[in-house]
Amino acid sequence: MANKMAACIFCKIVKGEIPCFKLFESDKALAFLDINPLSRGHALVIPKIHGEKLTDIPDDHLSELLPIAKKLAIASGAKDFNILQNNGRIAHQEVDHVHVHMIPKPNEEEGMGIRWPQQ
Ligand code: IU
Repeated sequence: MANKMAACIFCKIVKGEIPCFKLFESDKALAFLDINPLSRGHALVIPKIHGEKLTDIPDDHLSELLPIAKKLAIASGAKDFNILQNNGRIAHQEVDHVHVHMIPKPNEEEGMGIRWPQQ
């Protein structure tokens, strides 16, 4: 576990060793803009403790993630959005540190209405 944490990109982001565009932080969670966004405002919400899959993270850390994703969705101004969470390679997980995606969907009439600067 210690080796995996040392090599984990998202653990390095939590420790401030790799920069991110931070959107929200609490004792147990961090939210930042995805470096390769699927849409403007695509954000990730992660537990600060390391765990590869949802099943590796205690409930009291997991329970913060969805309310934060909800705050980000509201703050993005997007009317429509996806919340996604992938576990394992077959399920398209690329980064082995639990993360929840908040992906705003473009509004054809009004544009995205994103209220924070882009990376
Ligand atoms: P996935 O659910 O594991 O497939 O998503 C990983 C996401 O992490 C993906 O959208 C990447 O663009 C994103 N990401 C990032 O934001 N910063 C990074 O340094 C790395 C990946 I590596």
